[in-house]
Amino acid sequence: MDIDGLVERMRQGDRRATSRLISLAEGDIAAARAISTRLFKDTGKAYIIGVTGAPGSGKSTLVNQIISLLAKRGKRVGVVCVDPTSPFSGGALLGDRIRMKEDYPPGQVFIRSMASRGKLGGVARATKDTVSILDASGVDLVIVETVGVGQNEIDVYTLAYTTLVLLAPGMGDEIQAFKAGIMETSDIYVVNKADHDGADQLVGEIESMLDLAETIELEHGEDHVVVEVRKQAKAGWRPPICKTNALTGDGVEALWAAIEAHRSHLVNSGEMARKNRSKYRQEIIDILREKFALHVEEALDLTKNGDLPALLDEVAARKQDPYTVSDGIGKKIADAFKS
Ligand SMILES: Nc1nc2c(ncn2[C@@H]2O[C@H](COP(=O)(O)OP(=O)(O)OP(=O)(O)O)[C@@H](O)[C@H]2O)c(=O)[nH]1
Ligand SMILES: [Mg+2]
Repeated sequence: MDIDGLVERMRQGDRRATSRLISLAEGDIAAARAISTRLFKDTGKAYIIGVTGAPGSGKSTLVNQIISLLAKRGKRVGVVCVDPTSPFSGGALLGDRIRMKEDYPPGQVFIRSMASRGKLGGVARATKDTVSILDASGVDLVIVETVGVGQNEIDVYTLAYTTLVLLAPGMGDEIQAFKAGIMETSDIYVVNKADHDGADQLVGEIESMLDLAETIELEHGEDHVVVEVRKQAKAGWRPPICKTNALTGDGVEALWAAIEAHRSHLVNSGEMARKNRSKYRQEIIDILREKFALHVEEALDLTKNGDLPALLDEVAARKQDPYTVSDGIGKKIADAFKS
């Protein structure tokens, strides 16, 4: 089936066509490019929400609750579950925890886990393409679940309009560990497992962390670059803290109200436009990274270009120096990049 045919079928609501397009884009940047150029005009309609936080904090369970809330309101929802790093459980397994709990009408909920392991980079790029395909398929919202935040391979913050950071009581020094990454990236804090002891204490800790961040901003003023970035990103928005019990759904309606409030803030403050620009900037960088990485691999691939061993001999014999050899390989990469 050609891409045009699949796109046509997806537009008519064929879920298998959507799945197939995602698999094609995931597997191969050339297919991703072909799909993306056809679909780009149809994107930009879905609201994208990132859900991130430590393993086991309850992300998938909460996402399930959000799905059922939205489905009740007649929204169409796409979910992408990414697990780029876990060497033990694997993305597909984790993704399985997001399930369709109820029978939603056909086409209302679409859940996809990223088969990310064992690939040469490209997870970030593939995730963005998957989100775009779902967006083009006509969903109202796309939720992206991923472990960790900030220093991650998948920086969901650059992808989502609203990023939720989940914390759960009793997870030790989690706040400390997260601190570096989350201040800039979290739009809403979710203290999940509110049924556990220590939930209110955790809320208190996050509040003081936010107070501290504001104090630092005052002290450093405009000079501090990091603070400057944070100020721009957060202008007029102090991340609220929502308590949820993802098992029962308690607090999920209030969380949804907070997400809508953040969305209004983004639109009214002009932040939305800025976010979009930085999103596309990051997307272009990801594409370039993957393209360059592939070309470097190809140029170095001994089975394809058998000249490296010979070049190494020449270097060993002092006929060529490593810089000159690198220049030659670099030229090849540049030529391949043009095509
Ligand atoms: N008591 C309680 N348990 C919860 C709550 N939310 C989730 N859990 C449980 O916590 C465990 C982990 O939940 P998941 O939703 O799989 O967590 P996750 O963050 O998606 O985990 P990973 O995808 O592995 O990072 C499961 O056993 C859930 O049933 C909650 O609000 N209260
Ligand atoms: Mg999960």
